[in-house]
Amino acid sequence: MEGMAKDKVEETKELEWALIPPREVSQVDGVFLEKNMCNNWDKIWNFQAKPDDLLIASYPKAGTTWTQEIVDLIQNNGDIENSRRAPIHLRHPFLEWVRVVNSGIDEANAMPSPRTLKTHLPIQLLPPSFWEKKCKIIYVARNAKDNMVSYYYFQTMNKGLPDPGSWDEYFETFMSGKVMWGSWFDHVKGWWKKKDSHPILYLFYEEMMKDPKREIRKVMEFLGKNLKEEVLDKIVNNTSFAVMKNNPMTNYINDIEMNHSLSPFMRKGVVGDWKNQFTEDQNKRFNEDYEKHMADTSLSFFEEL
Ligand code: PPS
Repeated sequence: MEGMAKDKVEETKELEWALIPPREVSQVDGVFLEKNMCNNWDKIWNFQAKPDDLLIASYPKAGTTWTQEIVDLIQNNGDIENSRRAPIHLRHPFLEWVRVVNSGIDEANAMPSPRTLKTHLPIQLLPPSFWEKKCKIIYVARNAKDNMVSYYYFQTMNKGLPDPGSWDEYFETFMSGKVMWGSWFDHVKGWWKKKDSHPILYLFYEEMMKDPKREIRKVMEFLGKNLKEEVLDKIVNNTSFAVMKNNPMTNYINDIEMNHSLSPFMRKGVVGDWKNQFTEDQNKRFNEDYEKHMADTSLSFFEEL
């Protein structure tokens, strides 16, 4: 596309996006996943993790990419150039991702150690070798309301996911857990419980917003690194929403399945955006359901800062 005018490039991208057929959905143990993933389930489930693998796990739209970039910069001692060596999805294979030509498992198997991998799988679907090899895991969680809003907009722009329908329809779908990677409630609670018996650093998007340096330091310590204050400051700056939004290696701008003109991948990056989306009724219903779902856990979230 070299030499093509910018608006022509955009037009071509739009056309290509329109031609991608929507991905089919199926289930593994009652959890909705792409049919591609379900058809490859044996290969995913039997993935062989190595003891020095690091896994970044999350419910979709909880702050995965942000955490990935922080981890990568810490591993590279704050070397910005090095972290811009490749788009984030190539630096960290997405375990359960499957396409015709390649898959997250193939990418992971081809990668030299030490590897950093990404997953959105709920706890019960994580390949058992991660537990057997006692791999370090960083889990990031985000309050359900903002997570839902972010997921809704992501489903409007990403052909890899089902069309979310209207906001009102999506609200019901999300509450019933009939979304890809399953129920938010089961996901965050399952991983929270597991951290008592496995090396899991459980992060919160809201805490990362409130005090990014403190949270980045936690990650650094979990990874067994010791970086100088000025390096930490550099990492804070380079993982801000504004910098990552303009960084082609973190903003998925060249991902063919994502139509950023419908909603950008780096959309708003705030806490409390749900207030612009939820109706009063939805908020009331949500709060009632939330109480019931979260009655059996010590896990709690901030919905605003
Ligand atoms: S994915 O597709 O599941 O990997 O998406 P994920 O990266 O988990 O989540 C995307 C949301 O995270 C926001 N984001 C950030 N917020 C604050 N600071 C930084 N640096 C940052 N990077 C990504 C991104 O904007 C999405 O949230 P919304 O609310 O949609 O803006």
